[in-house]
Amino acid sequence: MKRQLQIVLGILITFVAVAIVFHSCKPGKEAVKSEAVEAALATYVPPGDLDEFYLFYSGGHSGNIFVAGIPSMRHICTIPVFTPYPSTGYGFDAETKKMLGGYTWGDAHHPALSETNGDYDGRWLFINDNANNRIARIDLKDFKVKQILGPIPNLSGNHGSTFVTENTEYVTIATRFSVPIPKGTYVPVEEYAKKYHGIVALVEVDPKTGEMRMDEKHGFQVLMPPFNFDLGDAGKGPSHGWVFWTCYNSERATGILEITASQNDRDYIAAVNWKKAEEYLKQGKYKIINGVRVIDPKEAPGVVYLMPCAKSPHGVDVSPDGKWIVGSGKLQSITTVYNFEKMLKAIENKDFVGEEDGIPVLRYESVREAEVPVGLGPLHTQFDDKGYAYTSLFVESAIAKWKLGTWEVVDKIPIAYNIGHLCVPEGDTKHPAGKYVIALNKLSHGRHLTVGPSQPEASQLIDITGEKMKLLYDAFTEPEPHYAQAIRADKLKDKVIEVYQKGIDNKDPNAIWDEKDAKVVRKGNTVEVWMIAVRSRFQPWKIEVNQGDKVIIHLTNIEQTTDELHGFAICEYDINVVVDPGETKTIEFVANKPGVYPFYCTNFCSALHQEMQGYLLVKPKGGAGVAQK
Ligand code: RUQ
Ligand code: CUA
Repeated sequence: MKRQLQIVLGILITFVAVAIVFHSCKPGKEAVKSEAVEAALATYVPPGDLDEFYLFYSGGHSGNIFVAGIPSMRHICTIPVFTPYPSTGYGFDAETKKMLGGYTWGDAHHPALSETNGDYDGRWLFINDNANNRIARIDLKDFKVKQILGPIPNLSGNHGSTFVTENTEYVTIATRFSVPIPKGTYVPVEEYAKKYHGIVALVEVDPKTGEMRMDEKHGFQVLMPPFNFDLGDAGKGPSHGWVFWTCYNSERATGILEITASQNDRDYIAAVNWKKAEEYLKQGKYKIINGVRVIDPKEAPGVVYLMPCAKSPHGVDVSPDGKWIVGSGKLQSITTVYNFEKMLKAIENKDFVGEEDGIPVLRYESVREAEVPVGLGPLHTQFDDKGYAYTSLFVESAIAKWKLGTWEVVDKIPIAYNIGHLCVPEGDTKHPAGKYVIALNKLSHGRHLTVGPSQPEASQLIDITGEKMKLLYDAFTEPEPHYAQAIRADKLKDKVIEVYQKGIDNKDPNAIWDEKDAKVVRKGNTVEVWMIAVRSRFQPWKIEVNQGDKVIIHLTNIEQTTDELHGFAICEYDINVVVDPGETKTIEFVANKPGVYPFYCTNFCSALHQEMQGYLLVKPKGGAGVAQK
């Protein structure tokens, strides 16, 4: 009986316990659900509504830039930069083909929005090509590349780029690899430590047109020791006039750098005083090497200083007020905050602990303000509008939030997985917008439907308005965003055009606007065509040439209606261009294949889009009547 009672009691207790557990579980689940609803609402942009920010992701070795909206994280478009892109016909017409210079790809890492007084002004977007030492400028008026500068002489691995100075006076560059200078010289790699050099450079930007220049009269380079330069940031406010770059391999080692370049306890941040450099340029204290001005710090004291930084540093970021320079050593668990004022004082007091090829090394203890215990593998730092900094932790897969001034870490959020860069809207300006931080992650496994071994890249949108960071959304892109910048959408609202207005935006001398001006003109072996595209025909619709003729087609889309694009593809001639409303593009090729080749419109433009076609007739060499096998 006693035994039975015990069993009944046991069952009862178990039941009550289960009920309690079950009861306390229920609100748990609901809380999770309501958190998800909250997150969903925070990122939801209802149909017809617009996002608050534009996000410009670098596309890495895709050579592109991806544009998304924040907070929806929806991909809006891709801007082809260093790579031909059939969707927009980029790299197929004469102008963009020439701009690409024969390269079929680039490695785009760091987009930089142009600035006026240290704030994004919505005029241009710059981006580097790490592989082929180039920089591109995109006009935000039409989201198209207007200039690709380079390969720039003497550079080798344009990674520490692009960062702009406060008024876009310069776009800055630092080389990742060191080579013998002048570039093109041969020196055995055994002489690396003595005869190889790094280069940091400032490309001059025309304040009106945005044109980038580096030649015997514009921009300049600084000869540096054979370190590996990594990332940079331009000073602002009090530190305007300076640029800061991290560098690793202060060992000047070659071979397996993983081992050989991790010997020293500290590497450096190079601080370059470009206003001082400008004085030397005026005095003619430079050498022309490969057609560009190069300053040797040995002969130009005061242009460069080195600040010791934790081993193998990666990111360096200047705070919105320009007072703090944050340098992160990726093999440490702290990030170092340098005090710009203290740096100036140390320079004044000649508080040096040594030199590297004539460049003074400042005493670490004299320039450092704080070491913030952020966590493992700090890479990059962004800032918000409330005096907080956010540092990405690669090894720890997290973001640390810490306070400027008190240097305490106040929050941490795990990331999935392995964060590289991070981006706060307007985050590189004097006035960050705050609100969100976007984590740009290196791996994405398990966060999406599987698509085989090649997985997309992942980024995560995080709310930073409260005390605690909150994960809102996972987004995916093609390979391979490194960095991103985001600008308030209203800054572009009145700047972006959707139609090239006849005679205003389209000043191409080969534009024609009326069907009666369409014509085919032969000059020797060159056939030049002035053609229009309009719903739903090409005029002329027939081009007759002889095999071997050079063909030049100037194609104008005479539409003045938004979103009315036409394409122009010639079958089997590898020609594919797209003309936006009011745009003119020139196509050049040699008609080396005889026969009859239809051309057609590739962009669905009207109910009669399929009818929009014509013929390229190529008479064979032996004469029109000769049948070809
Ligand atoms: S890098 S993950 Cu090319 Cu900007 Cu830091
Ligand atoms: Cu024009 Cu389809």
